[in-house]
Amino acid sequence: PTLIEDDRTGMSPETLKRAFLDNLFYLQGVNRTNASPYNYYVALAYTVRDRLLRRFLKSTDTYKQEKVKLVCYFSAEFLMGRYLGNNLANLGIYDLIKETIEELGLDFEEIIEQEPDPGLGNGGLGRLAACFLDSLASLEIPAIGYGIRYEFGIFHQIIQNGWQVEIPDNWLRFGNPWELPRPDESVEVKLGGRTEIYHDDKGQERVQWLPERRILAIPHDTPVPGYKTNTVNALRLWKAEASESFNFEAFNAGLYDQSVAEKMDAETISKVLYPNDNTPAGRELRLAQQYFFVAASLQDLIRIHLKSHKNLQNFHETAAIQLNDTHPAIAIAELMRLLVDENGLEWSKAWTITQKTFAYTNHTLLPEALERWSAALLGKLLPRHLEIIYLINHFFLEDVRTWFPDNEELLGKLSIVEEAGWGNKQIRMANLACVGSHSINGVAALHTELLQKDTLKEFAMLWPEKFYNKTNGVTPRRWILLSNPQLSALFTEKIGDDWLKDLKELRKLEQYLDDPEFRQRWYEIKQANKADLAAYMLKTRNIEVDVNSIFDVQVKRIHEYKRQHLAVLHIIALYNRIKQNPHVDIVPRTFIFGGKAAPGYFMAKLIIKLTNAVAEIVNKDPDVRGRLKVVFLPNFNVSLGQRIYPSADLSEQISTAGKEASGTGNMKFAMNGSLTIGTLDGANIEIREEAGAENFFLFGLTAEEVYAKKAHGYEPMSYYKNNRELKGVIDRIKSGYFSHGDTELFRPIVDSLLYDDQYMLLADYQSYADCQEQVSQAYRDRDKWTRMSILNSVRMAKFSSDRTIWEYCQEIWKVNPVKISLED
Ligand code: 26Q
Repeated sequence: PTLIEDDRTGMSPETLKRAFLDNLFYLQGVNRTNASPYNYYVALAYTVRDRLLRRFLKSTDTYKQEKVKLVCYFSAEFLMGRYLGNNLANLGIYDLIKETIEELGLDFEEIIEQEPDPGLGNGGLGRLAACFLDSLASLEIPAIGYGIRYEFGIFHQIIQNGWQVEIPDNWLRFGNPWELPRPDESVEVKLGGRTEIYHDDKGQERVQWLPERRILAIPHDTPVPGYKTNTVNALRLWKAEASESFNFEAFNAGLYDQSVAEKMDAETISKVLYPNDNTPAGRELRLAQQYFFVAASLQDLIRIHLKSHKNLQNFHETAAIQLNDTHPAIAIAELMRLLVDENGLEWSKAWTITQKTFAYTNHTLLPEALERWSAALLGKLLPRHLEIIYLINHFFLEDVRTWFPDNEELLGKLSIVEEAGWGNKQIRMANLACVGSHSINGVAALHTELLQKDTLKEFAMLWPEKFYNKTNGVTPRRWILLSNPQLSALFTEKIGDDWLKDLKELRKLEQYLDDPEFRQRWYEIKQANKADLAAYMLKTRNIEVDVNSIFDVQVKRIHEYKRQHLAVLHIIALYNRIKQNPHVDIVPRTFIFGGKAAPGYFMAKLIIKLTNAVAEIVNKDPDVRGRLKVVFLPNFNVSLGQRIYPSADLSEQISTAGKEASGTGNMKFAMNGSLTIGTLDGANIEIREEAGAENFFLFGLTAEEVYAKKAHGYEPMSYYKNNRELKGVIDRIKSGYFSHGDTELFRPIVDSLLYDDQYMLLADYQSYADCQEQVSQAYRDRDKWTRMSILNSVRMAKFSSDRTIWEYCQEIWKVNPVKISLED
């Protein structure tokens, strides 16, 4: 009998083509004669989605039936990147589909590029959440990501006259084939109003919340497939809409305009992502967003729990909730409210369940980035939660007082409530997160150590057993397999494809270190990737670059602590050397920058302008003879990252020691064979340990030296006065040379360096410049460089997010893999 394949699941080229053309015709009303590349993308996306759904539903069903413990990753940001390529790779059908599409005479690359990059995050923290979801599914861990379905993601950045300009990112304009709206699972979220004491049927005194308004939260699920497993987890993002009832009341009262206004008001909650990274904005709407997704997600989890349990006494056995920084920390007060006010549990019982449910990850050491909300604002939006926070704090401090009597100073530091004077109370969200969780973790060894010694030292003293280190990682599927197909093919040719599930396998490639043929291929792959990026730079920026120059790359959010301007100072120093002696022997370099500045962060925007101003002068100066090129690539995002990391020779990881919690871009570069120039900060330390100190370009003060210098009164001016080259660099900026004679434009940068220099660029300058000279000398020896490149790449197993997630599973969440069977 001939086997007839189902168009929605069949995998033969004939069936795939038929399904694809059907999706073109019946879902979009176009055909081969008039379809746009975007139409082809949508047709292919639906073809792939169909092939995910059986596994998706099977996974959900299995979790329900087996009453498994679910890992719930609560995050205000998920920076997922494009789905199409990733889903093809994880389903193991990338090559099959690519060939099938090409047999139809279509351009597969072009189709992939049609997908808008879902930018529902700012940077490291959001991208980490996405890598974690990939690893959870790949390790067959029952998990769900909960967040906000922002209608506008991170802004699109363009550069005009050297300045950043922000354009709204209307990513849902043409629909989203990957999401499944689930309106039947909508829940209501309350906001505002007041609280009231009442007596229940047993005469017990209780509190109820009389909210001012109710918003509907509508879940939209995106399937998250594991790599070559049957597990497909969900990313559940909530959209805010006006709740029917409220809308209707106004409508019936004849207030049509008011009811429409209320609807718009409700929808603003999930309208736009706040584009701040490591700089909090204490805005009411931001708090409303945080509460909105957390309240909806907890209701969802309670509903799931009550389907298979009679009450909430063992809620913590159903859900392990990870708080991605303090952005979702209001969940601690909300779960207490749900348990105590709405389900009648006793406070102490509810508190035990709450602490057993939550775990908190801290992502920052910058004191100004720790979230605080004014009690007045919090109480206005969430009156009952403010009372609950006061109660949590009261019982907590009472408990501490029995252990440490008469230590008011300690109590003041531990308190969730900060008395800022004049009755101006602030709620410290990190303190709430620490008190309400059974686990507190940092994201790299140094970061965790500094949390314990400094940022959270009082909590570390009180509860040393609550602290864990979980060094970050990134998924090798997106960051090697998808981004660098040529390198991946070489790996697989030599050692098979087990490395994709166990990155330690790559170590086996060390045996080829002395094989000249292998090294040649390694070098050729890097050159081919560089040529691709060069073509992109020519096309998008009209800048011609030399693929034999060092591709020296710094891509990340623009922030003073990350010190993009330190790299710019070094570029100007090289330029000055050429101007002094145009025949100086210089190893050619292409400096590539990319990253977004928070729209309200003036200095970060000025650093972008300075970079572009230096690029303009350097790139066109005939004395330079093309030996230096500076390129700022606009709109750095996940998709652009996929092009850039594989093409870099040198990875710039140059934050002031003690400021970058971990970094994850550093890992993506190293896996793709870039060498790192870096400080002893964040995960750089561990990358250097793994790669070997001899394969890492180290410079700069240590975190301890930074503190010591600050304590002894740091004077940046003395570095300026005593270092001729550095003085020449700063004077060049001051003179207006890069600003058409305008000596005011960059004054804020110059003055901040000379008179304050919070991030110690001047103290680290010479060490950085010397280290860059070593980089240049190393690059002259192609063989030596290639060996170092190979060793960096094959020794990065520790930085697979599979390792990170496995540690979270074993030590914090206490969960195990669950196999999904496709048999009925
Ligand atoms: C807070 C309040 C209001 C508005 C915005 C914010 C906000 C938003 C985003 C505060 C912080 C962030 C993002 C922080 C972040 O991305 N941190 C990075 O986390 C990475 C993953 O752990 C680390 O690798 C980076 O070192 C760290 O900077």
